[in-house]
Amino acid sequence: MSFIADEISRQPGAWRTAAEIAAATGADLPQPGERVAVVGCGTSWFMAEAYAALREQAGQGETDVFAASLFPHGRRYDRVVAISRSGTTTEILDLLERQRGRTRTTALAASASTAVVDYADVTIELPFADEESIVQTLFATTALSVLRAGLGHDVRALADAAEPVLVEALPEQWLTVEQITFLGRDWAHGVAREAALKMREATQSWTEAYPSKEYRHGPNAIAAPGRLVWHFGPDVEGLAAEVGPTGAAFVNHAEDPQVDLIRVQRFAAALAAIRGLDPDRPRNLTRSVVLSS
Ligand code: F1P
Repeated sequence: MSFIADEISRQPGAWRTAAEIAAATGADLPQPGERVAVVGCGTSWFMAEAYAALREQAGQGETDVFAASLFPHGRRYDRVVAISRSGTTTEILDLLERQRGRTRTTALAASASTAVVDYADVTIELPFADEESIVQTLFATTALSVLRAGLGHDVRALADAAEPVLVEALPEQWLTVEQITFLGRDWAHGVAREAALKMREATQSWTEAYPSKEYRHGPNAIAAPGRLVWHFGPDVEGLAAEVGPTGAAFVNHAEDPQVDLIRVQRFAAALAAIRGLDPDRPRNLTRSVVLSS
């Protein structure tokens, strides 16, 4: 069994633990009314995007999201939340260093002994969600679960909903797919971007991701037989009827987008195996991007 397959399957248990951690560390999470920026790189950036949209939608305060390398240091925030599995990503450490003494900072990281602990005011450590695979699955959704639990979401119910998704059969037609476009509204756009990255990292696939309503503004030009359009969350835009005649398959599940993401993770692991790729050690990727200057 690959590491990624094991890590994908451990998500429900880790999400339940995440709910306990959120309850125990409540004050270290963003408080209602705070002006917050959430940052990350790669997968962690997309989890940051999902959380930022959910927090603002919940009326808990303005919540911006930035790739760590694009953080606008001239702006004032009450708190910066940095997500980083490794806790060693250069852009994250540089950002926290520059914010030291100016802004309260909370990091979420997988290891208790990692550099970010010395850079953030508080680090919420999630060692039970650390991973061997370079491609993130378990840590990403567990960090998001901690943050969602902090917003009052029922993360245990999400874990229950995830269990059957871990064992359902993947449709055969997915395994010969040529291209996939992932779509989502609001916070599900962050999940769509993560899904697209997952397929690129693990399977070297051509994938794209857009907000649902952007789909008609050009991305629909590539819809064709043998391709997929995957919509996270309810298809309130009625896109299924528009995709149908193009010959592309439209995929849409009823579950919460975080739960539906597990299907994409399993799809990525299965497609990697078919293509003779190692999803634990993908071409060109490293566990953490550590820059020398
Ligand atoms: C973030 C990240 C991963 C990516 C690659 C390099 O790392 O960009 O999302 O898949 O492995 O690192 P981190 O800051 O969350 O450790």
